Amino acid sequence: MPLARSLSITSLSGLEEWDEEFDLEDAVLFEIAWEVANKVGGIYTVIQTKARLTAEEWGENYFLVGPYVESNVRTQVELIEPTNPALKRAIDKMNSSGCKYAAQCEEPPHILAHFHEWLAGLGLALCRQRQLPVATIFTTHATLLGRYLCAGSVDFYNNLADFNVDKEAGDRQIYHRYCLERTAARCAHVFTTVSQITAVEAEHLLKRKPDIITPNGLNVKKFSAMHEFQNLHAQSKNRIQEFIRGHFYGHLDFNLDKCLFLFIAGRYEFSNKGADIFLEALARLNYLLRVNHSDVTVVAFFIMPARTNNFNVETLKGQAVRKQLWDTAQTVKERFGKKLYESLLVGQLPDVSKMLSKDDFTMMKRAIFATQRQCQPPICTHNMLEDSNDPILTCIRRIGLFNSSADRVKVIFHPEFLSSTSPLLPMDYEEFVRGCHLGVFPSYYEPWGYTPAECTVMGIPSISTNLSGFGCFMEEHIADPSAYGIYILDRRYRGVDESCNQLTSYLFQFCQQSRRARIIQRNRTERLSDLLDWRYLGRYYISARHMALAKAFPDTYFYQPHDSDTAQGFRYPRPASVPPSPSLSRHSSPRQSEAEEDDDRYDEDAEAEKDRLNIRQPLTLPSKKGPALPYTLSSTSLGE
Ligand code: G6P
Ligand code: 1S3
Repeated sequence: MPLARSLSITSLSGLEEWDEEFDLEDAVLFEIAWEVANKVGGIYTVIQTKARLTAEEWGENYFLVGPYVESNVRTQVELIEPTNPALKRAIDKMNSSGCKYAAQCEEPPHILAHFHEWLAGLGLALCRQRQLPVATIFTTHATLLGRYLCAGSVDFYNNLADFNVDKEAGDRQIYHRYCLERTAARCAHVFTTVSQITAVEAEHLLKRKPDIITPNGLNVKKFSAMHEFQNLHAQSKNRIQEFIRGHFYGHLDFNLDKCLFLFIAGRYEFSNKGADIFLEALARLNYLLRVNHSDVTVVAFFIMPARTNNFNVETLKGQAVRKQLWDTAQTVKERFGKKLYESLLVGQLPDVSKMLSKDDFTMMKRAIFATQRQCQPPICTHNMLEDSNDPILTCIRRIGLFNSSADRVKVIFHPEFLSSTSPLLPMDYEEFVRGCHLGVFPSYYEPWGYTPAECTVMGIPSISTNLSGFGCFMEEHIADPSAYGIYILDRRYRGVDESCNQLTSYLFQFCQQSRRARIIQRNRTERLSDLLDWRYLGRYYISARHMALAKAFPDTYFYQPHDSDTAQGFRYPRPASVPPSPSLSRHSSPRQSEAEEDDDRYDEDAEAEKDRLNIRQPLTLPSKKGPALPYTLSSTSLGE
């Protein structure tokens, strides 16, 4: 007999505790999505990172259902026999006669099926149409029509209430998919989405207000040593610097120690993900850095997969040239060391003029000769299949950021996701993010936005927008987000040009920070991690599941709606320690020399402790059972 399960979500850095008892005896949870063990985009991350917490609550009665992709099964799935007899029978039956419904066992468990996105929505609609005894949840991570409308030239957010949705879907030839999405949203016992902004969108475009908002979390890695993540930043940055040495060979006329690495990454939706205004802002930043004679160089990476046919020769050559220089230096160093050693062995100081032989000089000259280059360092690392009409390359041609010596802003477009086995930049995404200084995600359409969230838990500052779920969530929960390295661009109430100016000003301010200010800011950013941990955010998924069970099986389950009076929730206060902005910190402390400003040896622990204490105090809410559900919008109809 399975035991009743309960889940206790404990306090994280002062965030309120949550303790819920819900009898899940004899219930089984299926979570169905196209991205189960099949990485396409952010939904894969949701499911993969959430699995651990869900398995803690549901144990062996938790099943993920996704497409069977042989290569993924081989690398990501461990094949096992189900222990639950009812499920075993169902699976055997399905295996022998195709995917037909087979739960004709004597004591069927209560089934809860959670469908993600329109692709899985058909299963939900069929469950309801065939009146199967299944509690259903539908989570949408975006709306199809919203994504399409935003990618066009529509003023989306000001016209949300006025779209003729059927016509718009038809005009864009997505009518069937849109119908599936709308049906799933309508039929589900519980409908959820990932942010408040997408909830409003769903209400207008799918005609149902979500019951609960289920923000996306992450598994936060905790290090025993507090500054371990700072060390990781330094290590990963060194590896990016190595890549830069190769990429810019022959043009390394800038100081790598004063070089800042910015990046944008994600699905290649040029304007929805804000690559358009990022490029425009980089052009303006380039101008500002040049006229202000700044010694800072910015390298902006665009990591967005596009159609290519492999790395280009010039880019590969860059890394080969760098490697050759390194090998040459090692060979000469070894020979030099040997001679030095032999001289010391016989008790003599070496004759420095004889330490390098003619061969050594020839080898070094050859290596230097190989670094001569007639062309500029490439913008794109790959051969693009649609080079002439690629939106990023077309924009770069227009704004003229060609990696010339005079440019203080350099651009590298890597149209493929990163991999630790790449011959060019052998780093996985996490390592790369850790080595960068700032993630820039100025999206126009972004229901949640995992990229800035991932930056945050790694202690890397980021720019997002008030049109992204993440940006709005952070704005709601942090009194002074930019002090924590969370810059939120206003794309809601400003025109494109104004937003672009604001972005330029954020970037320019960031470039003016000293190393010390950057270190302080990274510490603060990392301190927000708990807010994005599934151990905290998982509660909304749990509530959605309990609500669905209670709606579908009212005789067995009872769901007590949680007190939504606490809708304002908590707010991280402004950090107690010195603000990171250079202008402000200079006013509050005696003027330091540049060398002192760049010195990272200061009492970080004391500063961190001061902020931590400041965060703890006001966050603890009056004790209560049950989650503060700032995200419960309404108890809408069951959708039957
Ligand atoms: C980390 C390391 C420091 C290093 C610094 C570089 O904090 O612990 O040793 O100096 O990163 O910071 P930056 O922002 O210049 O990459
Ligand atoms: C969607 O993926 P996208 O990049 O197409 O789902 C993600 C996971 O919920 C979300 O973070 C993102 O904003 C959506 O847009």
